[in-house]
Amino acid sequence: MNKKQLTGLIAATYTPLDGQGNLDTTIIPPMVDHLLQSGIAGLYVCGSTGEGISLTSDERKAVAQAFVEAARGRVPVIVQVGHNSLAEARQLAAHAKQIGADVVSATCPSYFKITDVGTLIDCMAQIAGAAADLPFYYYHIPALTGSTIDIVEFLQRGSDRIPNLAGLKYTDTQLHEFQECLELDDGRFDVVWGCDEMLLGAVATGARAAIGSTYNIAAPLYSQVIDALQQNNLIEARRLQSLAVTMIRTLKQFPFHAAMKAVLAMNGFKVGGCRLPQGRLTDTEVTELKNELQSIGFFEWSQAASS
Ligand code: MN9
Repeated sequence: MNKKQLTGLIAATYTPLDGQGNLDTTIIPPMVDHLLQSGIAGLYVCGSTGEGISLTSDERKAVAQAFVEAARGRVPVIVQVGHNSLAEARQLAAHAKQIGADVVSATCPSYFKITDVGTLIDCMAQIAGAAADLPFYYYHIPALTGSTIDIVEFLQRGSDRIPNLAGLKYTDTQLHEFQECLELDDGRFDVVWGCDEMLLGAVATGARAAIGSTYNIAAPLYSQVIDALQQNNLIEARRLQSLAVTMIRTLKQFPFHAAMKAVLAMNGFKVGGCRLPQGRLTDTEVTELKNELQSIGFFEWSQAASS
């Protein structure tokens, strides 16, 4: 198994849909080139952002393949394969391996809630075992899965049953718990931060990599947050992170991922709306969003933050 750690800003990619809501993989290659030019160091495919859960398994395979091909080995591609059916999740994991993905990640089944660590380990062992020679990252996102297990205990006990357990996509906001996960057993696990609004706090706490949706539209800004912190310029790092917080607040006045897709379209990448239940913004809402983003200076500082 490749033990290399993930580093830098990893885009949780959007899944392009056409006007009828069908998959349209044709714009994935230019989108990936653009992301890489903006400083993105990895791609996380078919997660919450990519609406993996709203796609059929065939669509998920097609999306994963399109991103692996578009990346051409330049950055790691992580494929999210979580499903309420573990059998489907296993097939998606095996497919990810077969097409040359670098990493497999999965959320837990969530219709029936998981309330104990042992059951979570049982579920993840099945999925990870279907791509046993790829690193596996459990996608911890309790706000969406509703599974409130002790994630530190999961890591402590998980490796025995999941030999390829490399770490977590940690999408929660408990920095102290994130720190415990990072420091467990002398830093044996790769724990990747998943809340863009708190990137500064996470990097200060030790994050080496972060996966998020807003890195699709503002990677240069976030790179400057990290640079400022590394140069011990905390005031500047805070100022830049605060712009990201404002941006996300603006986007969250609308259905968030539909609004993000509208911003991608403003930037020239027509990724369509979201599948139901998320839906799409009306034309009026798109205009409103664009005006608000303009008024906060988003189109300037998202690409190159001003001083
Ligand atoms: O996976 C994303 N989480 C969800 C990461 O989509 C639920 C984040 O990147 C958030 O979209 C971001 C904005 O709240 O932090």
